[in-house]
Amino acid sequence: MEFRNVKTLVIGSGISGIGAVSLLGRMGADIILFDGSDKVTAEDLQDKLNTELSDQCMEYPPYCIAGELPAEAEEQVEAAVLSPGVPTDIPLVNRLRGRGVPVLGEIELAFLAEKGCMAAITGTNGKTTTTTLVGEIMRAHLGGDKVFVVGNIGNPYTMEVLKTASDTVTVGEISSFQLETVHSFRPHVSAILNITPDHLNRHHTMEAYAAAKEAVACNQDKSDICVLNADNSYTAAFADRCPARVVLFSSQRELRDGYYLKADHIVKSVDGTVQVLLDIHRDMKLVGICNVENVMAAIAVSEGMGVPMETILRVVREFRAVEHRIEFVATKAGVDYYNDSKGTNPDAAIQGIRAMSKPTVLIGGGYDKGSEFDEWIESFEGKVKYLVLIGQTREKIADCARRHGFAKDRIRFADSFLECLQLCTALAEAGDAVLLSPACASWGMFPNYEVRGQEFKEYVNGR
Ligand code: UMA
Repeated sequence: MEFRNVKTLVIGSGISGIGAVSLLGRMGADIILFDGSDKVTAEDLQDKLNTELSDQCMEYPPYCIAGELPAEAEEQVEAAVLSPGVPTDIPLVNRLRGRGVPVLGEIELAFLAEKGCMAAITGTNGKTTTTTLVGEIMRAHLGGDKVFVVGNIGNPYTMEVLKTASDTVTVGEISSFQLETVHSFRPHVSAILNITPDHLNRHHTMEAYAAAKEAVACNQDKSDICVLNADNSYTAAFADRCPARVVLFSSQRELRDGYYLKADHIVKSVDGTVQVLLDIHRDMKLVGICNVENVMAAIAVSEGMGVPMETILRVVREFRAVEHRIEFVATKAGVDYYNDSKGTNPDAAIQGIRAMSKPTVLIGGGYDKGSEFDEWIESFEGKVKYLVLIGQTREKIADCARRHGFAKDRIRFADSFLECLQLCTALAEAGDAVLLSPACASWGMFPNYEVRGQEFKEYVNGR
């Protein structure tokens, strides 16, 4: 698609929108940057562009509009680029589509300029860990300057794509939001790690959510590879109709072809012939079955990208958890401390508690997003010794825990994070674990989950 002299509307002025403006500017487009928020002004958007893209000289200076897009401006639009957070069914987008205006997402826009080879990883959980690990493996194989890790991980693809060349590799963490607006996007290797309920306020149904995820493979053919989880009902069903060559992984059953967990080992099976790759306790610094799955997927993706197994396994052995995701912090007085501050919803926190193998003092609670905590509490399976609760949701979680038979005297409340941490230290005995995996956002007590995780680590390391 040609953008030179094309009046292009970029919707959203977050990091994706700024990235899209930058790339479109280099493509010679005539850009309108629009943000629908009533909390920003056109001047704010202009200031942002001046700061973020100060080194870029554009043929047409972008025109900024905030709040409402006037009808005269809308009428001039010939193409539109959506940020991931912009729903694809808002009236403005529907009107543009109705008039035949091409609507594409920031990922699709970047992919139009891709010159190298791409691996794209999606899924409800595990995307960031798997993408980071694949990025590390590709760097070990090709050298750091030949690999770009982009997408939902927080690095807009549009900001990196012009650095790609025929010998580079781009590893993308791609969300369902981003996949709703792809058309020609075609990674050489794709992966769908799992599909469980999430973002239903945006996608409305599980079917629509799964369809968005499956779009990662929609332009692939049998010369490409799609890595799928054999244990997840949605991804397993997709294996039968996926247009790419499917490579399966499983933590629950043996596969004739694919990667699976056999007792404590990750093995690769080709036509029933098994090769042992890793001992999950001895050779992995990551913990938990979810991470065994992430590692299997990363091995499959990297092999599909042509990396020798020896290099892959060397990197896996050294790879540590992504910060704030079931991250081992330290052992103090015989107690293992884990930071899973990224466990900001019950589903993610279930993975956190599942990863624990010792009696656990669990820190829960925070901002109320309206989540239900029943499944999370049920996943404790006798492993949680004490539940130490903080924040707005503490009473709601305590009620839920009592309803599920969790002993009343094992629930404690703390008014501050420091009090909570001191309480955990007092309650934990040698041989126990303390896990921060709150199943809630941090807002109200912290600006974000990173600060919450950082404070946890500072406290633990300072003991
Ligand atoms: N906006 C509008 N109109 C709308 C909706 C939003 O103008 O109808 C504006 C907002 O006012 C705001 C801007 O759009 O100014 C925000 O755009 P955005 O929400 O797309 O945010 P970005 O900063 O561009 O970040 C996006 C991803 N955000 C979302 O998907 C919500 C980031 O993923 C991603 O890292 C980044 O692009 C780079 O690719 C975040 C995320 O929460 C981490 N992702 C979800 C997840 O992981 O669960 C999918």
